[in-house]
Amino acid sequence: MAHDDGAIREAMWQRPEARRDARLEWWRAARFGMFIHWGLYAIPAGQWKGQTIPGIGEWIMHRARIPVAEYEKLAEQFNPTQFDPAAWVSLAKRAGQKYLVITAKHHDGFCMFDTELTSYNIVDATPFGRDPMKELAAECARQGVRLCFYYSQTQDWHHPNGDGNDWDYDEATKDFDGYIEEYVKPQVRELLTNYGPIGLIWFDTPKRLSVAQSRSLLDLVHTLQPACLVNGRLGNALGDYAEAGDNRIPDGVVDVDWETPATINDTWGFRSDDHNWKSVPELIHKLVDITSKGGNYLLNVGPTAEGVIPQPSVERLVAMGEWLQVNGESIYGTCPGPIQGLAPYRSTAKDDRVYLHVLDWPRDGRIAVPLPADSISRAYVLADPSQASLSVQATSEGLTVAAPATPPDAIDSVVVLVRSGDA
Ligand code: H79
Repeated sequence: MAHDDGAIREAMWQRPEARRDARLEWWRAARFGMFIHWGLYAIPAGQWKGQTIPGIGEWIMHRARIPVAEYEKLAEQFNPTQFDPAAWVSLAKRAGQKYLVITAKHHDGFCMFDTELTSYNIVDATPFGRDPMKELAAECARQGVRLCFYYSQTQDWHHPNGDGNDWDYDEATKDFDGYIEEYVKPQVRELLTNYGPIGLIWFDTPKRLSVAQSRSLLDLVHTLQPACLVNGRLGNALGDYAEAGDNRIPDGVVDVDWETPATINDTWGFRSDDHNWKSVPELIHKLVDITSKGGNYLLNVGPTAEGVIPQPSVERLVAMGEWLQVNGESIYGTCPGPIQGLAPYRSTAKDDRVYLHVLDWPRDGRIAVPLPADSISRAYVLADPSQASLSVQATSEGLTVAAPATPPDAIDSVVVLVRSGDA
């Protein structure tokens, strides 16, 4: 895929806000991305020495206070022979996800990419010996999905000067500044130099990162790749867009660019015992809810140590893609619609259209909306191939659309309201 930097180059000469706007253009339209948490933690998958270690799977080293010398040995076993980058990227495409964010380095410090900075990486320390980021970069370019990297910039439980490991190292005597300057920055440089155009860098848990450190990481990213976005967890209120808390969805419209990172079950990194999969209706409703409030949904999968995305995740993503195939017009490139905070509706809007998402279809098919009747010239069901006009009547509270009694879609039926030219 050609990532056209033309608009960015143009905007470079304009005010910083315009530069940010140009960078964010694709991301604002995208609305739905695939998060992938994949690393050594997929091997223990929630169990250590016969014990179940509770919590999110990628935190096992921290939660069980596993010494570096022991955890490191997992690398000798890491051989994901079933890793199929073409299948991962085509799943994202099929799901309707426009960008893919994968853990290049999580808090455990293991590098899932080829790096000169440490031999604790997938190419040098595992029998696998391949760089999955290189292979994903090629597939993303071929299939037209934006490749993005998660990179844990502050926590690193393996590096003696990284943040977070107080069971092997003394937190008080760490040279954290040295870790940022001599390790994090060169690695960010590698990620933005060796894998082609990167959509965004997804930083996490800034913790002790200073304003100056956040600022210099931001500048580094934008110098290396002016089109590359940086998420809000860079810290110190810097970055190109805001990140909601993990699995948190705001109550209403948020008037900044924002994203919700979310799990599809209860863990990010694979756990063999987590079967608490969210249902397809719940996932579609979350996508619609987030989009209606102006946000992006970054939905996670946790592949196994063999390199397989769990089948329940695959099934759910495929079903979301099927819904989007029909209803995507009401999601991609939209902004929050005029109807907010009114159950059972959500609304999005684009050009002269309001997309009314009806999450619970009324028994009589009569859909009451608090919009002036003369502001709408026509209504139809998005899933109806004929786009037959529905009758719209004025009421004292607004307007009523007379739709069929049976819901066009069991999960979320979208009624398109076309705005009158003069309203
Ligand atoms: O990458 C995913 C998480 O690993 C990461 N953010 C998402 C995208 C993250 N880093 N920190 N946190 C989330 C906050 C984590 C807090 C907890 Fe825990 C981890 C609660 C339970 C496990 C720390 C360890 C507190 C209790 C045990």
